[in-house]
Amino acid sequence: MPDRRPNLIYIMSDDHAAHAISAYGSRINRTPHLDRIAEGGMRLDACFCTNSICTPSRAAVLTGTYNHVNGVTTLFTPMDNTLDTFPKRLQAAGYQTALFGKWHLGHGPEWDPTGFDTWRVLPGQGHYHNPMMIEPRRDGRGLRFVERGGYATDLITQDSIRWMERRDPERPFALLCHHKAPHRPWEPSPDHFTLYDDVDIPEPDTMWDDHRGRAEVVTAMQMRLMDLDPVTDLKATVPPGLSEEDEIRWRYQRYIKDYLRTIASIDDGVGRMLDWLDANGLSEDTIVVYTSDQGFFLGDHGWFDKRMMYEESLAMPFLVRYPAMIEAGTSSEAMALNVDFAPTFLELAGVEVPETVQGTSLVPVLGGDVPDGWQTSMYYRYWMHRDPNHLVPAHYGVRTHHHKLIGYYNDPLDQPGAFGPVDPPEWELFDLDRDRSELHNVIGDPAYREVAFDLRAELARLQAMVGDEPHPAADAALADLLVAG
Ligand SMILES: [Ca+2]
Repeated sequence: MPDRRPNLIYIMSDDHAAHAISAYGSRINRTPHLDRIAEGGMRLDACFCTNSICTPSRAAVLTGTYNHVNGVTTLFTPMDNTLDTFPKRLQAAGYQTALFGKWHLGHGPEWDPTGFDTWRVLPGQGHYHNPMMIEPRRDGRGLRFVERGGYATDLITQDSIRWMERRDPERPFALLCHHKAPHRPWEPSPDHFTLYDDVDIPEPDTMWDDHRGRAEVVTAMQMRLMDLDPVTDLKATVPPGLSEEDEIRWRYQRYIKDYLRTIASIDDGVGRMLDWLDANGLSEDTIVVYTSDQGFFLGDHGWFDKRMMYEESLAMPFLVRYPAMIEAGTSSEAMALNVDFAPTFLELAGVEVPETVQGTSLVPVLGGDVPDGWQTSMYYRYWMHRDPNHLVPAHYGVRTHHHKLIGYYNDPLDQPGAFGPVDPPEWELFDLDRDRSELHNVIGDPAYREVAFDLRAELARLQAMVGDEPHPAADAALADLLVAG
């Protein structure tokens, strides 16, 4: 009897914001092949990461646990490769497993990928052009470096398809295809060098946000378009004689065009993989997911990069197609988190979810049903206080479908990659129903006092539930604010 459990193709890119996918209504690009996944399946509209940065989000996806539990809090905390992960569980249950592309969870015997029959990854961030890759030696003794000729996105796609071609067709497979793109420094493939040459990309509505009323530590961050490096990021010399406003406009165009060009290669690659599934009669029995490790600011609020709990950075795209179960062309507003992916994939494969998993299986949501008591709030925490390149403050918070409370506790807490000084805690509150762009911090507005009280309690409830702790000084500062209000 052939094993009819579903195959899984999990495609995760790096820093691809949902608002640069046409299935999510992008105003700045078209992604016809990513849209094919949405057209044949479901789009999640409230999918969030629990820590908006590469290494921690990847650990949350693989383990189904929060970063204070899996220990991967910053870019400098590699993931212990003896932790329980969904690929390991699938492999143990008889799945063929493979990983190609970006790993970024550490290298060395304690951190290299585990749970995969085959893997070939970029070291660290890796390079876009002619990248070096690492894979296990065939004799099992250590690793070998492979010099690759070509473009990273195309090579990762090619490796993925070649592995599927060579798999055992009698057993199901789980393939993790982790694109490096569209991560900084946004180097396109020659195929797309001239894409967008003749057009101006629309600017986001909040590009000229002056950050008035926001936490002081937020106004001091180095993620403005003026903070982009002309040489490595913009690959050009700033034209002389521009006013600051014109220079910002020029910088936006240089930045966003390269970002979108690298996405065009991902879209092509996903198209090739979907074509391959069609040609091999596997589309019906294969779960195809497209997501990104977190969102990104695309000039929104005048910024690039991620890390923040604001919507553009917090939201993850999540498109999933599985014709045997998911109705085509649907979407869901149910809240979904990166820690929910692992239990979802395990349940879809009929594999027991380990007790250590903190996330919730999304299977009912994918089936078109939102069960009573489904999560309506989420907990977020970014630990890497004042990393020297971006100066983003350490913060945590809670988001519901209507509001968001963010506490900048502003303390490195001895986390690797986090730096002082400790700044006084600050708080922000946003009314997402009225102010989806998060331009108006209403923490000091007496009309929101009750909302703030409720959110403080909800934050404490979530922290207790996931086993994290409030920052005493930040919590005291919030209590003072609410009494004063
Ligand atoms: Ca990332």
